[in-house]
Amino acid sequence: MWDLLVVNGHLATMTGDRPYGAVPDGAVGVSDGRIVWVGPRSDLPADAARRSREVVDARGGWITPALVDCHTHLVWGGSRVEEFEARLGGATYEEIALGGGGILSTVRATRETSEDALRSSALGRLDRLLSEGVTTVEIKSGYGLATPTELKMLRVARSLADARPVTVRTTFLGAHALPPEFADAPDAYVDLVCDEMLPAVADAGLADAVDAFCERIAFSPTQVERIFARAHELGLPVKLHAEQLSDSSGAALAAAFDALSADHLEWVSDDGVAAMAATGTVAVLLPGAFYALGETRRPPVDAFRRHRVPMALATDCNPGSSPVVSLLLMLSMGCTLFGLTPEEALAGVTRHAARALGLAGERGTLEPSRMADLVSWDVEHPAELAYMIGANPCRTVIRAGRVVRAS
Ligand code: DI6
Ligand code: FE
Repeated sequence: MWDLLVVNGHLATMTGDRPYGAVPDGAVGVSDGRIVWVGPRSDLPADAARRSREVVDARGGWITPALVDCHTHLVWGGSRVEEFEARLGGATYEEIALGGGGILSTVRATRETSEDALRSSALGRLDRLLSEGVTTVEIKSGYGLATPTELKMLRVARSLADARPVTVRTTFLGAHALPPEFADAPDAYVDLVCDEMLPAVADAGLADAVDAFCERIAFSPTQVERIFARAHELGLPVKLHAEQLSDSSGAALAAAFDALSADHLEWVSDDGVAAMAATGTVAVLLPGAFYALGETRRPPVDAFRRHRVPMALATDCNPGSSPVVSLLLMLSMGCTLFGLTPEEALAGVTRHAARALGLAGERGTLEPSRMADLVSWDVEHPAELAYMIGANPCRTVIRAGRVVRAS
């Protein structure tokens, strides 16, 4: 009847009206890599277990959709540990960036690093994420800042999915920082992004979306607008690093281009939030960067709630502002630092994270017809996923209907 049946666990379906979409003592049936049946175990067809090829016993724990990390810069060369020390000594992230360090120091290292070496360091970080029940990861370029090196990063990112049981969504972030060759000609660099890089990336089919860093130390709204217009011409959806360090009206700009998400948003205005609400743009909150940079201004969670803007949480895994390889830790920080509820935090790494990648209706909930990506956890309540710090209660990971991790 079914390829796989999961029983003996409580379901957090993350859909419907009940908290967590909970189904106590539930069951999930899987066929051809998709969920085909979800409900209370007592409603299962009588011979379901006998007629399923494989039965997974969740041992009384909770079963959730597999986690989605919807914002990472997972592929990079070199290290920025000396900047960490400089920041501890009082230097700010912006000062370091303006002095030619920051993102540009990773650009120098990434340009010089071979694809094999980039792949192997990224795999190490990816394995940390996967060990906590992640099965979908977004990975951005943006440390090449020239056509060949941006393509190199995207190829490496895509190749990770050949090496591990993970779905990789790639995002082209050519407008991450101004490369040194264009230090005196920012608009000429934007020309290059629009006229050469974007068409090359689209041609190679290497990106699922286009992102930019809209900030006073990066690109202006006018420059971002040109890049977004070109992305749309090429049929690519957009997202934006917006309002991380200052209010540049990036969220409203993102919404005007029907962006999948606007990310960071510590400084977003009420108008920006309203604009996002009108287009259904997801707010991707990144507490790792907030924490690591010692920021004090929190994203306006209450305004997002009021306007019904879906909130996602992600690691922002990168060597500078967020050297984070644990998405579960982001649940904890999302609650403790930003004031999310544990249920909002879990929705932020499942349902809403999927939506931030254009995968709503495909992943992020336990419902018939969704991809069978799910995790069983050794917890007595789903809020424990946000409550415990540094514990990894991940038991079984099922991806596309197959058990890829079991403990
Ligand atoms: N904002 C971030 O948090 C990352 N990129 C961005 O635009 C930081 C990237 C880095 O510092 O290397
Ligand atoms: Fe980022």
